[in-house]
Amino acid sequence: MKIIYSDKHVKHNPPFEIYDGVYEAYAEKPERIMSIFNFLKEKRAKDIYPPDNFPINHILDIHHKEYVSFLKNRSAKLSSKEILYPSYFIRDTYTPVTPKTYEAATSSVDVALTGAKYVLKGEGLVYSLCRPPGHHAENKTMGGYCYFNNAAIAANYLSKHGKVAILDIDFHHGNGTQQIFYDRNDVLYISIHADPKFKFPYSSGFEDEKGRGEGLGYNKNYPLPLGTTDEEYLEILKKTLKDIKDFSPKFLIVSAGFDTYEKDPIGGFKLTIPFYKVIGRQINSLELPTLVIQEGGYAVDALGEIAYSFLQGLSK
Ligand code: SP5
Ligand code: ZN
Repeated sequence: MKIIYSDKHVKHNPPFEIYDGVYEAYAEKPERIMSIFNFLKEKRAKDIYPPDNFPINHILDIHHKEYVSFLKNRSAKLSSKEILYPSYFIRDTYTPVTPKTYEAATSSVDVALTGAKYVLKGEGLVYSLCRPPGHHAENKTMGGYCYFNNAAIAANYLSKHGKVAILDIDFHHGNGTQQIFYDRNDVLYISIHADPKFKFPYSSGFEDEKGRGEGLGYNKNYPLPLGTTDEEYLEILKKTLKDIKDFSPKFLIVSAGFDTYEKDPIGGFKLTIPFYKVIGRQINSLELPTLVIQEGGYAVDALGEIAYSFLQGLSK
């Protein structure tokens, strides 16, 4: 198993997000990934690798040209302390542009693509420590702390070599990944998340969103109530594994958010730390080459332990 990490993410560090008109400390902060990295460095230092630099065309295969240029040029024009909350290409007020946002977002994509590269080379399990996260980023829209859709870009890259299933276990629905693959039948998107009636992204993640055209039947949403426990979650997880088996993909990508943890400050499920090992073990039972992409998770102090628990299940 390999872990991919770059420290370029630290430069993307917006001071606040805006929630219902109120300015709050930015939850998607560098300390999140530092917590995971520091924990894994103690346990698995020899497995940690830096990313390669991939050409921009991998991003352009998924994101609109104008959107990519906007992010690049607008990031570059900002003075050192400036923060931009744009009026277009944006879904919400959680996704500001700062001077180093473009650099961090492209580096996060490199971390994902490097993971995919190792999977292609025959590595059974790779964990890409992506930050900023990606699953809320659509073809030409950023949102929910996400700028480029790391998992989608990696999935598209792997899809040139065989069918890909994406299992999204972040607390929030991955509206971006869903939108990007909605018309495709070579990439299956399955998500377990909080009922969007009550939680972000509110506008998508419902059961009746099943794909379109050739993609019909290749998008599956499992919205769950707030307060979902380990046992309840496990039951649904098993259903998604059945969906994945029926699809018989060549590769699996896990969009792994740890905001399902019981003490997550913005989540609302009740999953416990040892249960992430159970999730890992269940996913491992698929016996597929697996790329884990880091998405959300905001209980900074627990993230290292959660990630390690998950990896222990995945690697046995
Ligand atoms: C990748 C990911 O997990 N993105 C999540 C984006 C969700 N943003 C909504 C956060 C709202 C938190 N503020 C509510 C606190 C009320 N005091
Ligand atoms: Zn999330």
